[in-house]
Amino acid sequence: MTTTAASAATPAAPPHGLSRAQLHELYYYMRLTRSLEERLVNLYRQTKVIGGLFRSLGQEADSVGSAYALDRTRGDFLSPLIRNLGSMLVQGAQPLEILRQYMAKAESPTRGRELNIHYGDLDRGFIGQISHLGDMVPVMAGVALSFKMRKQPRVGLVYVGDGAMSTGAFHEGINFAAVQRLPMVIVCENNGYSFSTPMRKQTAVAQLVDKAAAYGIPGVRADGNDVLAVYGATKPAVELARNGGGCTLIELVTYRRKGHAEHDNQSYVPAGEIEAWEAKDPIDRCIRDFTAAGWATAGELADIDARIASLLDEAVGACENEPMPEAMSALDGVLADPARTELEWYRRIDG
Ligand SMILES: Cc1ncc(C[n+]2csc(CCOP(=O)(O)OP(=O)(O)O)c2C)c(N)n1
Repeated sequence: MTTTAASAATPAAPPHGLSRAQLHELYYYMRLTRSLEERLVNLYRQTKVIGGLFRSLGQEADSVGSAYALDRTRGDFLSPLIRNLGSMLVQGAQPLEILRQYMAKAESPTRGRELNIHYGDLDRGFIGQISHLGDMVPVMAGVALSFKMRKQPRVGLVYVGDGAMSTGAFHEGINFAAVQRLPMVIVCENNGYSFSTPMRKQTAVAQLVDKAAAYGIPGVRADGNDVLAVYGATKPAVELARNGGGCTLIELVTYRRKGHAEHDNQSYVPAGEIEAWEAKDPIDRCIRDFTAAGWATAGELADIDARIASLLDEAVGACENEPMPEAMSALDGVLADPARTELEWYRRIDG
C-alpha cells in the first residue's frame, strides 16, 4: 500500500470494495481481541482463569481479516482454534461469554464443563473445537458437504496451524474436500511454531501453501499481519467456494509472539526473533496504514479503543462476581442417562 501526504487529503477508495466503516470494524475487532486477551492475562495472574490461557498476540489480523470475508447473513460457518478468538468475535461471540468461559462460571456457554474458547454456537455459525489437531478439517468437510448436498450457497472456513497440517486427519479432510469440490476454505496460520517445534522441523516443504498442489486445489499465500492482505486473500476464495469452484488452501504468514500458552517461557526461541516480529505488529501496522491513507483519523481509532475499554470494564466487573457452577450439577448435560442415575445415587447418599 503506497500512501502520501497528498493522498491523506483526498483519500483513495479502500481496497477490495471495503467501505471506510468496514475498515473501522476490522480495526475494532482486532483491538477487541487484543484488549480482551490482555484482560484475561490479568485475570490469569490473579488465578481467576481456570486452566490455560492461549494468546493470539500478533495474529489478530489473520483471524479477523479471514473471518470478516465470510457472509454471516448467508449462514457461512467457521471453525476456530485456540488462537482464533478474533474470528469468533467477528462471528458474534460476546466478550462476557468469553470471560465466563475462561473463568468456568455457571453462566458460561458450557456451564463450566469446558474451558477457554472451546464452545460453539450453530446459530452464530461457529463450531466447538475438537482439541485433536487437524480433526476440524474433516468435520468442516462434512458441514460443507451438507451445504453442497442441500444446494445452499454457504461456505465453511476452517483454521489449522502449521503443526495441525502434519496430521492424518488434515490429509483426509483436505483430500475429501478437494475431490468433492466442497464449498470450503482452509486457512493455515503459519505462526512459526507448533508448541516448541519450529517450522523447519515440522515439514520439508518450503512453504505450507505448496501442499495445495498435491491435492489439486488452488493455494494462496498472504502476509498474515496485514489485515487487508488477509481479507484480500480470503474473500475471493470464499466467493470461489460459494460459486461451485471448490476448496482453497490459504497460508497466512505470521508469528506466535507468546508461548503455546501463558505457562510456556519460550526458552526455545532464538534471541531477537520475537522483537523482530514486534516491529511487524498487525495493529500498529493497521493504525499506520489507515491513518496515512486517510481511511481513519487517530481520533476515530482512539474512540474505538475507549469504547472497547468501557465494554470490557463492564464485562469483567459483571463476570468476576458471578458464581461457579453448583458441584452437584457437574454431570448434568455431560453424559447420558446412566450418569444421571449415578448422580441421583450420590444425591441420596449425600442426604
Ligand atoms: C493430534 C494432536 N497431537 C498433539 C496435540 C497437543 N497439541 C495441542 S496444540 C499443539 C500445537 C499446535 O500447533 P499448531 O497446529 O502449529 O498451532 P499453533 O498452536 O501454533 O496455533 C499440540 C502439539 C493435539 N492437541 N492433538
